[in-house]
This record gives sequence, structure tokens and C-alpha cells, in this order.
Amino acid sequence: MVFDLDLIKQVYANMPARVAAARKALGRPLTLSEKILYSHLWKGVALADYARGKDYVDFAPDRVAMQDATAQMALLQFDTTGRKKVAVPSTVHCDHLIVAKQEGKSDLNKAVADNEEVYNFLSSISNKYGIGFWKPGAGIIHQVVLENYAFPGGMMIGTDSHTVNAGGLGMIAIGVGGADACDVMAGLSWELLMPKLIGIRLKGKLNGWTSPKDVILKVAGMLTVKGGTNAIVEYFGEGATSMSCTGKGTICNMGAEIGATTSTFGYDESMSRYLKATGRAEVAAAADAIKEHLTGDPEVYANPDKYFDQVFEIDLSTLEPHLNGPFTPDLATPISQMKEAAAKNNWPTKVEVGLIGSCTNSSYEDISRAVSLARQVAKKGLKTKAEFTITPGSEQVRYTIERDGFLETFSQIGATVFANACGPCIGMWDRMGAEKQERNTIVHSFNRNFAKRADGNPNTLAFVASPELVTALAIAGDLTFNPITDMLTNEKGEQVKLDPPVGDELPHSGFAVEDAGYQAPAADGSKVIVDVKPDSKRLQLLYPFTAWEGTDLKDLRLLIKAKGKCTTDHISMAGPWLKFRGHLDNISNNMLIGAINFFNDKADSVKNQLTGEYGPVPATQRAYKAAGIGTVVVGDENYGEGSSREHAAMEPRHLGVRVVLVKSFARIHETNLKKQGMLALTFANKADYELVQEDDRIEVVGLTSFTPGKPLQIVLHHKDGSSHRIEANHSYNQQQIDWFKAGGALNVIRSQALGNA
Ligand code: MIC
Ligand code: SF4
Repeated sequence: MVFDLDLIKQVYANMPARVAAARKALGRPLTLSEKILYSHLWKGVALADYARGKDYVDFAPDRVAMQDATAQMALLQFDTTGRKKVAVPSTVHCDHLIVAKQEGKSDLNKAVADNEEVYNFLSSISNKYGIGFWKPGAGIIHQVVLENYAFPGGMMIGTDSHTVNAGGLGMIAIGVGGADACDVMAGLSWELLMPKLIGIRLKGKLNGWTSPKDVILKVAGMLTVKGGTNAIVEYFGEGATSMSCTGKGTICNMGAEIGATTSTFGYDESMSRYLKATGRAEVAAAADAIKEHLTGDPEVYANPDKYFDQVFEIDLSTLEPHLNGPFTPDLATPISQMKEAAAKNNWPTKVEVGLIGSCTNSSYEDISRAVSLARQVAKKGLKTKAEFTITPGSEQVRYTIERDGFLETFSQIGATVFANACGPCIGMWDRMGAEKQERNTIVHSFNRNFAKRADGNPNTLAFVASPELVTALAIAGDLTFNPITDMLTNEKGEQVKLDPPVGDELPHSGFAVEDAGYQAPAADGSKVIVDVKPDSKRLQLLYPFTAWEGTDLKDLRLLIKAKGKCTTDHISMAGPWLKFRGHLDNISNNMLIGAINFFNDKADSVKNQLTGEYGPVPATQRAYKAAGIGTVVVGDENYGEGSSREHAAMEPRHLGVRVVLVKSFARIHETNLKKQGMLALTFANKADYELVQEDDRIEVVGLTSFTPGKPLQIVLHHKDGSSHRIEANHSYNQQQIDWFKAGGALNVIRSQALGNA
């Protein structure tokens, strides 16, 4: 079945004229990113050349995807807009709430029982508003989107930062908070800061042990977790076209880890093959008919320096397999240097568990390459030293790899196959013994490795690698094993070497699946009742946030000055907290519990300025709220890095934090804060971070003349009577200032909906 073919044909029918108009407006050849962006302008045909990194532009995305952990809040917001049906094709995917413990089937059954209320809510609200619903077990959002919905040249948004995965099929796919998704579903435009463009030329060809994952691990090492902020990364060159479509998906997927707005590749044969293999020959034919518009202009790729803001080159022929980590995805170590790095940093070298799969690296090709190593275990008389797990990305992949005997081979090396869901990648891993908090090493092919992310243990060191390297390291049980040069001792005491992995890009006998897990919405959803029980612990209807009081903010207190890395996992932890994603008050009890307090180096321990006592962050904030006192959160660089979860913005909003003042923000989080009516500010002078003291009373000056481009003033009144007046920058445009004034974007949409009624 091809979903929304008419929509795709419409996009393609418009594209040639829109690309031509953009070429004229810009007066030069175009990158692929520009072709897609300019053919999705809200206003239609391009008339202007928007300044990259400066102008906010309104777009009209073709579709929206949501996963269950973020869809709850997105749809609770949509439910308040007064719309009858979503304005663009949208889907919900149940993948984040399934705990990996024993194995796929029983874990899935347990999740279905435990999350019944939430699944019923999502299924009925999807039915009501015309949203496609993918049941628990169907697979992880990004794989399901790649297999069914992504199309070259399209533009989509999704309430998950790894929505960018669809760039593997030549899309501009962008992760957003639920409030952004809500706008688009409500038929409004979607605003984005015109991204800068990073071009990466891939030279040569992958070979041996190196895989597409190593490209992005290398890029993460080069650009760091901030390097892609407000930029689209466009890959091109012979190395790009010689790689599989799912391999491209892996590279785009992990582009979220460098903060990139998204990543993409031009349409090529590999994409056509993938579309055909996934039952979408019609889409491939339609794309073929306009293929020159689905890739960058030849002049651009011939002279990239002229057209991109930054250009890099990676030679795939000499690229080494990498291991990135621990605790941050940009700490890249080529495998040949791991012995040294591990010794120097005192990383435990015994690998306890190897985990493959997740929304990235769970393609047929990935699994077939990993299985080629698993087969060598018996053949070479080896024994797998570490535990080994697989999370297939979709039921279609799982069914097909079972049919082709891969799961059988994995089970021979003692592997556990978890449900087709996020599982260990998002802390939904009931790992035996994790509560003992022992220092240990795991390797996985997922994309994130922040502290506590996988098993909740702050002392688990997680390293990210390709599925084939993870498999090899699990067999060896040793982080420093370099399969290119090192031998293993088998059960008979002989020295053996692993052959490099080999695999199939696509299944020879095609993909197969019995029940993909899709539920189409009712043709007329108007009678569907969406049930949210008033005493529910997991779902809570939203109330409108209050509007700005119309004055400068005075007498605010410092809630926390966060030190160092403060990702969305630190601000609103996942794992056990995922169950409260539909209940704002309950999930607020995790607010900032992972952030490190600058003044005592502790997590979840801040000074309550009303009592002088130290206590947990959420409880302290609730005390300020009860006293009617607003607060400020101060943070370091790239604050809010990681997830798209808007809970990280809604919780502080709900509990009465007024300002988040940091050295720099991650893109999605900054937008989420603005959407919820918060003040997201940055230190004009980063060193002023040092001036903020624990007992400060804080003032924000300039709000009555809050204007785009004009900094605000912050006055820090210190306990000793002295004070500092510092400047705070902001990136609010007029519309975003209106959100702030109204108390949040939703208040603005709601008043428009009521006005229209
Ligand atoms: C993640 O990978 O961190 C998640 C869980 O998929 C998140 C979404 C979420 O927090 O629900 C993301 O990346 O946006
Ligand atoms: Fe799920 Fe992990 Fe992918 Fe996020 S990164 S969508 S948690 S598998």
C-alpha cells in the first residue's frame, strides 16, 4: 500500500516551477536543501532570497509524525484548538513506552497491559482527528516512516529529534516540539530560522569493517554536539551515491547529535531501489520523472565552497571504524586508538553488553552484516563473551530477518530479541543489576549515550559504534579489540581472526510482513469520544497558561545554576518518567533532577531561598510557586541538547520558572521554550555566567519594549547588597514576542480558532 500518493504527486507537480522560481530569486544554482525549502514556502512561489541564519521563514510541511511519548502532549494541545481534523497527513507511532526486559513478545504484552489507558487515548484521538495510528509492536517511528511515508523532495516535521532519519530518502525532515506539530496539524504555517548549509563531500567507497555509521561518528567528532546548530547538512559525492538508502538514513539520523536542523542526500539509484523494495514503485517512478529537482545542481557539487557556508570532505576509502563515547556522542575514537584511549581514561574494557538495532541501524543491511559475524562464532569455535541484544526497527524488518534465518543465527550466540521499539535506547531497559550502579561498559549502535540514558545507571559507560563493530566487540567481550588487526582465542585455544562483515542491501526475496500494525482512522471521526479520566495518573487535560503581566519581572530567585552538560535528559528524564508524558503535573516532578548544581556539584539539590535549606529541584520550585515567586534557571552551553520533548519546556512553565538564561541553546529546546511563553535568553557576554550567585534576586528589564534584535537587561542583586547589570540577548521575532505576551503560542492559536468560529 502506498500512503498519500496523491500528495506526493502534487508536491512533484509543483516542484519544477517552484525550483525555477527559487533559482531566479536567488540568482544562482541551488543546493538540494534549498530546492526543498523553497518549494515548501507557505506563501507558495519564492520571491525573495532569505538570509541563512537570520530570517525566520514560514513553511508548509507535507506531513507530521509523532511518537507516543511526545504525541500525548502534542495531541492534548491539538485537542484544545477547536479543529475537526488534521490539516496535513499525520501519524502516531507507539514505540517509546515498551520496556525491554525478557524478550519481544512477553515485553510487548506487558506494555500493552501497562499502558492501556495511554494507547486507548492515542488510538481514539487519532481516530477522531484523522491520524494514522501505528500500534505498539509495529516499530519505531523513524523506521516506519522511512518504510512507508518518506519521499524524495518532501518536507516533514516530527515530534522527535530523530525525525531527521528520513533525510536518507532525500527529504527535509525536522524534529520539533509538540506545539509546532500542533500548529501544522491545525493548518497553520510552520516557522523556521532559515538554516545555514553545511556541505559534506563523501569521496571513495566504504569497505571492510567501515559502515555508514562511521561516517556520522566521524562527523560528530569533527563538528561536536553543537557544530550543526541551525544548519542543514547536505551530503554529496560518489561516496554518497554508492551507499545504501538505509545507510544514508543512519547518517541523517545521528545528525541530531551534532545539533543539525536536519541532514539530507540527493535522490539516487539507492533510494529508487529502496522505494521499490518497500512497495512504492509508483513513488520511485514519480521521483524519476523529476529527478533533476531532487538533488543539488551540478554546479553546486562541483564548487561547493561557493554555495555552502561550510564544506568538509571525508574519504570513505580510508575511514576507520569509530567508537564514540562515553557520555557524549561526539567523543570519537578510531578503533585503532581505543587501546590507548581506554588506558588513558581508565575506561573499563570488559564489554558487558552489546546492543544493536533502534530507530537507526536496524535495517536489513545492518542486521545482515551483523549476522555474518554471528555466523563465524560457531564456525571458528568461538564463544560470545558479552550479552547481546537486538531491537528491530519495525515489524517488517523483524519478520523478514526471521524468515531469512538471521534471528535463528543470533539466538545461537545467545542473543535476546527485544520488541520492535525504542527499549534500551531510551532507558526502557529493565537491566538486571543496574540498581547496583556498578561501573561498567556497554557498546551499542544507537545514537545517544548520555549518562543514565540506557539503564539508569550513572556509572554505565556507553560507546556508540556500527552494528557490525558492536557485534564484534560483543563476541570479543573487549572494548579495545580491533577486528581489523587483532586475533581472538577460540575455545580450543587457537588464534582466529574475524572476517570482515558482508551483507545484503535489501532482502533477495523481498520484504514480508503479516501484520504491520497499522490502524487507519475513521472516515468520520466526529462521533469519537476521547476519554481522559479526571483522576488519571497518566493523562491530564491542559489548562491555558497565564498571559504576561505586562511589566518587567522583579524579585525573581535563582532556582538552579546548572553546570556543564544539561541535555533534555537532565531537564526531563525519560526511562521511568515516560509514563507521565501525558500528565504535566506528574511529570513535572522530574524537572531538572539530572542537572548539576554549580554551587554544590550535586544533582537535584538546590537552595530554597525562602528557608535556606537544600532540597530537590521540583519540590523547591513548587515552594516558590506556592509563594507566588518566579524563578530563573541559568545554564551553560548547548542547553537543552538532545530530545525534542517539550516537557523540558512545559514543566518549568507549569511550575512557575520565568526565565532560562544560558550561554547557548540547542535549537528545538529554544523554540519549545518560546512556544510555551517562557523567556529563553542568552548571556551577551558568556563570562557573565560567573556573576550569578546562589542567593541572587533577579530582575528582567526591557520587557515593556521587547523588540526583535534588542537585548534585554538582567539585574543580579547579590546578597551582600552589591549588584550587576548584564545584557541578555534573545532571538525572538515579533510573532514569538506575541507568544510570550499571550502566555504561549497555543493561547494565540486558540484565540484565532475562536475568532474564526
Ligand atoms: C530520544 O531519542 O531522546 C527520544 C526519546 O526519541 C526523544 C523524544 C522524546 O523525548 O520523547 C527525541 O529524540 O526527541
Ligand atoms: Fe527511540 Fe532511541 Fe530512536 Fe529516540 S533515538 S526514537 S528513543 S530508538
